[in-house]
Amino acid sequence: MKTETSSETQVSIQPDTIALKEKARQEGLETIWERFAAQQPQCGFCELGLSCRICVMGPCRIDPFGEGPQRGVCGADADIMVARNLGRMVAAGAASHSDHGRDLVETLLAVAEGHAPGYQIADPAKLDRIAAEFGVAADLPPQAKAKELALAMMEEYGIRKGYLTFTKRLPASRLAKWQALGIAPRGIDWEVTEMMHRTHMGVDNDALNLLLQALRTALADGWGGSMIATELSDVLFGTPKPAASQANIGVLKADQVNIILHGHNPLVSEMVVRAAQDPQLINRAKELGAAGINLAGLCCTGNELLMRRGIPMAGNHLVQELAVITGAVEAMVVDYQCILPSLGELAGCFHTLLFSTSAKAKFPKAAALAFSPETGEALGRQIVAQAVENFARRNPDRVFIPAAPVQQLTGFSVEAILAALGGSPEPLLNAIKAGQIRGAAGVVGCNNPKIQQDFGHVNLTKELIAHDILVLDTGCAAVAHAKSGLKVPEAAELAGPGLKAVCQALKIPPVLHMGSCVDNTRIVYLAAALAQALGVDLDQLPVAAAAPEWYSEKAATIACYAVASGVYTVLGVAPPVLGSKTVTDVLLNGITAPLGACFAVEPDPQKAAKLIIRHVEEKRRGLGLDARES
Ligand code: BF8
Repeated sequence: MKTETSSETQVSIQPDTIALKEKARQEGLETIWERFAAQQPQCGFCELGLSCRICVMGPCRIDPFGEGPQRGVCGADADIMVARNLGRMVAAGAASHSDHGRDLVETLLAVAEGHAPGYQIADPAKLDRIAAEFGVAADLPPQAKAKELALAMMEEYGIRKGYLTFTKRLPASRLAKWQALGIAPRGIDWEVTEMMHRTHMGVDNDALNLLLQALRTALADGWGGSMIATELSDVLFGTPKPAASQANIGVLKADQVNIILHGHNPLVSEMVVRAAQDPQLINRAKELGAAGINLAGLCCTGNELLMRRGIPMAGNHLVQELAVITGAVEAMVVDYQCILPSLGELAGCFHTLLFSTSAKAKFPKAAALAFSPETGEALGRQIVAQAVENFARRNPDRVFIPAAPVQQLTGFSVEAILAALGGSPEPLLNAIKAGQIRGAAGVVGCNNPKIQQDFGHVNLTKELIAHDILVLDTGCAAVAHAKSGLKVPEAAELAGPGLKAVCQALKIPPVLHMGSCVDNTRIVYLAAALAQALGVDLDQLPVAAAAPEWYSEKAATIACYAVASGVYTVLGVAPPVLGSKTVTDVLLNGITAPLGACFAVEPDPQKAAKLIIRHVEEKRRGLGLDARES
């Protein structure tokens, strides 16, 4: 295998990553950073969005310096090419989250019809609330209600009259803005399909029109597919409540059978959690010399389990290969999204078993097990049983777990936040009005090997909380913050005096974990609830969002639905749009008047913090609240 590594400290700010990266180097194992280095220099045309391989008259590219070709073979200019590419990116992100949501809808239906052994309605009160939103009769028994809700949600994916049901959670003024622009989301699959249709050669060749459909597609995710995924996961597995847990690679246990749960959908991993509590399997682990069975999460499946079960988090996106390299993992279970195709080969260098669990997502050298609601429970047991037997194959001499875990507090669903506030958003609004909390920012998104791991998240967040801005986090950003010790109540010491006092009174951290990436819908839902309580639209709130280290199409979609929902969003990595001045101008400025929000791009976390602080203070001024000079 190829190994070419520069300074290990440049890859991450986290000691566990640095130590394991060094182990990889010593053992000659390739990781994402070597592959990233091998790709340099990356294509400048693609980086600017100025390459097109949509049809086979191409591939085409446009010269950004104006000397070479200015049109593709079909005649598309830079604006069309960039807008088409961005539209497809957003469609892929929306499709990913929404297909994840569909798997939960299908499971809910199977539970209702009685053929999903092991699954249940874990939160009947939430089922009641969501069913009421969808117009399901209140007096139905739970099974029948679940069935009606599942069928109603299936319709959200298709062609329906009116707009997606969850858009009713918004202030009327927001929906009116979308209607005026023609971007109020209709069916989820409808918007994704229309985006793909309009980006086929010879269909929509107006950059602005393409961008509007990209926003509508993103909204179909944020107020459709992703929101369904969040809400049904709560119905099926429980709505998160605050709980203590731990983070970093130190959550693996040298004396236990370690099973890592990686991906995004909790459907299989919840069954693994259940099987890991089976006394028979625990006894078998002990017979083989292990002290027990230890579960740990990675990426967003990890976030789902952390939020609901307090299962500790081994790491974020860039840790997935390093987790295998600890030599302490008996099994890694993956579902879909953000799973490196390299894992199978790497697992083969150790005793680690790699299980894929979705027929939609197979991986090289992984044992392919296909989940269905009918088989999920049995699958969970099979995985744990094989992992336990695999403990006998572990080579203790290769085990290296180079960190002690860091404590964290998790589980801040909207319901949990409101409960902590005594049942209403009033206390939070009062703290904002009084200026103790200046505003709130969602710091979310991925790791990207283009950026020193967690540097963007942690430095931005530290700066924001120091300026009394409450941070809400999800996804890999949440893991970054946890590893850096920002998610314990004691981290309030790093906050400004106002936020510190609020956190100390409520015994909460200044950075609240709201879940996985589909759970960014919890953040926009909370923002909608605050806006409703204040009688304003979302863009008037002193709130913002940031994705300092994003890499994925899903993150692009989230950013688009955040902005279209009225939330100013700062990206740490430029999206591939800079080849079109028109598209860049629309995203940075042009959408501000009709939507009240826009994008900014700022890789430096200190400068990104300044942008957000200035935005928050401006919005405070707009609401007639005290505002600091910034
Ligand atoms: O959905 S933050 S790297 S794991 S895409 Fe992926 Fe990005 Fe992590 Fe979760 Ni979200």
